Amino acid sequence: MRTRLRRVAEWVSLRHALPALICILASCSDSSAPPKQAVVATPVDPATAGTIHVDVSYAGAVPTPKVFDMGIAPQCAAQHKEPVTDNSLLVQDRHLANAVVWIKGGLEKWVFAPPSEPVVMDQKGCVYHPHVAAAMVGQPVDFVNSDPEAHNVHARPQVVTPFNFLMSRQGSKRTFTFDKPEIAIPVGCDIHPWMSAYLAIAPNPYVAVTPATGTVTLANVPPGEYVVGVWQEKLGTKEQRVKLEPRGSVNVQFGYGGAN
Ligand SMILES: [Cu+2]
Repeated sequence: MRTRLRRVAEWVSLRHALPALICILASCSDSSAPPKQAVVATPVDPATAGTIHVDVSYAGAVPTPKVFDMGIAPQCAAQHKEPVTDNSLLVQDRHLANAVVWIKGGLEKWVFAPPSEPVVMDQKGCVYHPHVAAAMVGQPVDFVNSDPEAHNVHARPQVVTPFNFLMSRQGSKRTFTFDKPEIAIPVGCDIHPWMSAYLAIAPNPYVAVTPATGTVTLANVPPGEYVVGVWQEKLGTKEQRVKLEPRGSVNVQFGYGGAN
């Protein structure tokens, strides 16, 4: 009897320790972790800061997107009036959406406080919203389940250790922060195999995901010489060097599929 009670106590103890253990393994932390010391940021002088405008285009043939069969999840299928299609290559009039743009090099000596506003990745209608999300190292990332269906968040990164957790309750939320950059972490759900998303963790706040226009603006950038990167899940990474003068503005064009 005493042995059995001890086993139960050990299980309860392990069950409470598991979330923290998963986070340690994943180079991330959840919202229950003790607050870290405040970051002393290198100030950006707004009088000299400039902007980097980035345009991302695609000139290749775009295959007809695959239609997903959501028959195993009728409660999710009922949330969609139109068929749900593969959005891994979204192009409109050559403008490429869902590409991550960030300052990849040149800011290594700078220290930036991460934004306190969380980046939200929702699971709704058995689809991730957004398909590609971007945050800074240290910025909260909220995984939310808005569905009456259970989902698991199964990440397969290459820098941080893979992590995987279940979200069975509708309305549940789990907050993570990441202490290393990685562009970009694939995320999927093993219950609904069509569910796919990417989470980009940038080393600085100058990161954005292209909307349908394919253009983003990185604002309040200190003058300097930088490597600007772009990443897209099907097309890979490209980069360009830019020089930003004080109060300057530079335009960067990235082209995939023969564009530019
Ligand atoms: Cu799912």
